[in-house]
Amino acid sequence: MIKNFYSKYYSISQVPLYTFILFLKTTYFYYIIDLPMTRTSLVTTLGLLFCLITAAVYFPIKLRNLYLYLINLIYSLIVLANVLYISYFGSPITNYLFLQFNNLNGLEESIFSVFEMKFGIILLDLLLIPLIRILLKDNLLEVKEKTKKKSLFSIFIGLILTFYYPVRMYSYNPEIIKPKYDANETVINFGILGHHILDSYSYLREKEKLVLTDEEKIKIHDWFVNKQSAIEVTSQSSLHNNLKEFGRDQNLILIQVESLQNFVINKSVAGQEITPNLNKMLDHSVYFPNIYPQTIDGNSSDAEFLTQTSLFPVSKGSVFFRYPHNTYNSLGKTMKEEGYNNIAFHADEGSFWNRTEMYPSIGFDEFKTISDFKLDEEIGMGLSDGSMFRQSIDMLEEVENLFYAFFITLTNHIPFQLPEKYQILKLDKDLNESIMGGYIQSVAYTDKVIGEFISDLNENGLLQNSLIIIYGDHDGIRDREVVEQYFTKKQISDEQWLRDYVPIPLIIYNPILKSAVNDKIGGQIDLMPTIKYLMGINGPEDSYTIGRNLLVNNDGYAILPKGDYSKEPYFIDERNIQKNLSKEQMKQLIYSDLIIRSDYMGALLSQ
Ligand code: GP9
Ligand code: MN
Repeated sequence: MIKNFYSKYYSISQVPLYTFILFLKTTYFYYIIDLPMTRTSLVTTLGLLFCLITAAVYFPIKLRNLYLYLINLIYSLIVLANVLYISYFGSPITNYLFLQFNNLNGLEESIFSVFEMKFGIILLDLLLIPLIRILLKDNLLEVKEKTKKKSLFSIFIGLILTFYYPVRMYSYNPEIIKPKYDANETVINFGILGHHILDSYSYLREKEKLVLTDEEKIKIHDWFVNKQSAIEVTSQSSLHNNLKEFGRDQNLILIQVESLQNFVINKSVAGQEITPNLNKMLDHSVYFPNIYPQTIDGNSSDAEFLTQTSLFPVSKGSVFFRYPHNTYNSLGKTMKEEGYNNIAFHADEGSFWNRTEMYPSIGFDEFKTISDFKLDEEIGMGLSDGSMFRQSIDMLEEVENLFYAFFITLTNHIPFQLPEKYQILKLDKDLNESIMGGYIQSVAYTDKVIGEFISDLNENGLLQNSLIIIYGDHDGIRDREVVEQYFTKKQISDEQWLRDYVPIPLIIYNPILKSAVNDKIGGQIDLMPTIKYLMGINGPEDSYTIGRNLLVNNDGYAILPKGDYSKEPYFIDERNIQKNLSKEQMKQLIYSDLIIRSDYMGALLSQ
């Protein structure tokens, strides 16, 4: 009886049944990724799915189930892949990800760390449906010609539902379909399928090299001329007079620390300092505790791009993968012109973030990757930071002239599972087993090896003659609840989170510097002009850089595009935190994007 009932009703109820299943998955998707499910996204997504599902009636009986199963499978995989990607990177998958397959090497652990069993529900029915079909030996009914004709009308209704809101929203605001700095906005407006359709459209369009109109070129040029004249006014008064040209004729050692956030600096847990070595270095440092990460899709590589070129990264994908062979004005190139030898150190594969291709374009002809080191101590994704620093000393000693060494650390990477023998802090079991405990242990490890590196530099006579600058690349702990539960033990307001927990530290250290704390708000984009000022190489060649020198008397602020530290772009200064950037603020992002995509500097050279 069940079988009869099933074969009679299942065949005719397939369309509503599958629509309902995919509706549940859509709702669950928004619930897990914690984005609002708007009417526009729901209607657009279900309209499209309904059309695809209804089209099943035109398939011969044998293929109908297979077709519906495939629709369900593909949609479920799109949802699951995006849930994982959003949980890890904070934004949906874009086509540019396919350029970045090299990056998956070594990341399995990190990506697996964001998988939760509840995500499995998305695939559950895909196992159950074939099982039920086998058990009940289903016997589907042929769809009548009349039903097929009626279904055409259903498909027509589905299409109206699919296009109703997109067309309406587009007619109010044609910009709405353009690529966003915040790809989550497209997911909110048009659903995950809408995001992929618009993303593919813009991907195909952006594949062709962008050629700017004369008007666009003039607008960009004028913006930078105005910026430059504003700088000339403010740069008259230095905040730290002793620092102007402090690094002249010294080595520059820049250390980008993986996932280092500012809130761990000068903090203790269970009576133990988390970063005793960095804290001690602050006695001889100018310390900026309010510097913001400004990375977008390219995480670590975006941080490198920001500090080396003083431009914002592209709004989608990673500049390192998309435009590795452009001409850039970069810190490395300027240092090279000043006679420095540049070496970059990162103990991961050179293919990760396409660094091997990109580094020569930003002035690093020499790049030491994992294959240049002896693999004597591996932790997490590659060689340990400790070993990288230890082995780098000999390499630095070999350099004949002054050097600019750029270190990118790796060990303090999500999922922060440092083997027990490297754990320094004594934490209670509950904290130690949490991601917060893992993060604290892992930061403490990196702090320790930085401390050892500084002593090694000292012993080898390199310290006195080097300016050392340390900063974090982006956040490590993204989840406010984790910080509240294990660290602050009380709630953190939205404002407090943005002001006190999102920033990364910037530490400018030399043993003869006097300790100073500068509360100015700034971003990674400001590092290049600040470093040039310190090294005594500030000058007119600063053209087409967006950042500002943090060491002179100007108002502090930071524009944050959207990265995994923030779900939406915002502007922050001492008084305001402003979501929705103004037109003037947006220009910085848009012009950076245009400069990169059109290879603006390359075009200038070839004129
Ligand atoms: C990989 C390392 C980590 O080489 O820089 O990159 P991330 O995952 O932080 O972008
Ligand atoms: Mn990173």
